[in-house]
Amino acid sequence: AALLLICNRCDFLFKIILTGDSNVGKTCVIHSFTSGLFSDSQHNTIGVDFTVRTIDIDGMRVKMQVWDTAGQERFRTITQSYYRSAHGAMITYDLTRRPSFESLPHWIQGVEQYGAANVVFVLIGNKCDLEAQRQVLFEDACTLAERTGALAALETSAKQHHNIEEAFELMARELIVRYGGAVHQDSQSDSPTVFLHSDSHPIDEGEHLEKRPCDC
Ligand SMILES: Nc1nc2c(ncn2[C@@H]2O[C@H](COP(=O)(O)OP(=O)(O)O)[C@@H](O)[C@H]2O)c(=O)[nH]1
Ligand SMILES: [Mg+2]
Repeated sequence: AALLLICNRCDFLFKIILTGDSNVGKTCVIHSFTSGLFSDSQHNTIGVDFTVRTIDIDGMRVKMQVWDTAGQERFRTITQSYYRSAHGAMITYDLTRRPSFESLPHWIQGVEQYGAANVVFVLIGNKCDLEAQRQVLFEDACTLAERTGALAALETSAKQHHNIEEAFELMARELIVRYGGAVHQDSQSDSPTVFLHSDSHPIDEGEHLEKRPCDC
């Protein structure tokens, strides 16, 4: 059964995790989303579990609890507990570093192995401000997204705050559809840097949810 946190001050509360090789910009992506800021010098976030931002989706208050690794990905030793009860995963690579893209199957496997059965995941190609250094075509990310059942492939820049809001909003909308019933699908997906998996659809109505209160 999926875990659904219940909060009486928000309509939804979702746990989102970021994974991917080190230095792809996970911490910066989270920081860009939660504070709108980019800093070249905030690297390791030892001791920080998660940050929270509440966004408005069609008048609903959606609390996004975004979890960052504490650098364990350097040794590929992300613990099982990091994945536990995550609703969504943003699996991130650096589009200027091909090997970080080639690591994606490893990180997808982690989500599939340790996450809940129905975790929604998106592929994030970060650092799209560095176009001249690109080593990964967006088409390749789309192909991988399609093959692996990712909700979407997106290219972001934490530095320029490009597509960051969109990435989290896309995730939030899909989770609302899955956990909360009828919310119309995002129609902004014709943006060239957002590829929405064509057969993404709400999970079965009969899904059993374990409900827990939110601690906010
Ligand atoms: N040009 C550029 N650099 C970025 C971007 N995001 C992160 N970086 C840089 O990439 C490095 C790694 O970022 P960090 O968030 O610590 O990566 P993490 O190990 O995946 O958490 C840092 O030097 C950041 O300043 C981006 O969108 N564009
Ligand atoms: Mg980090």
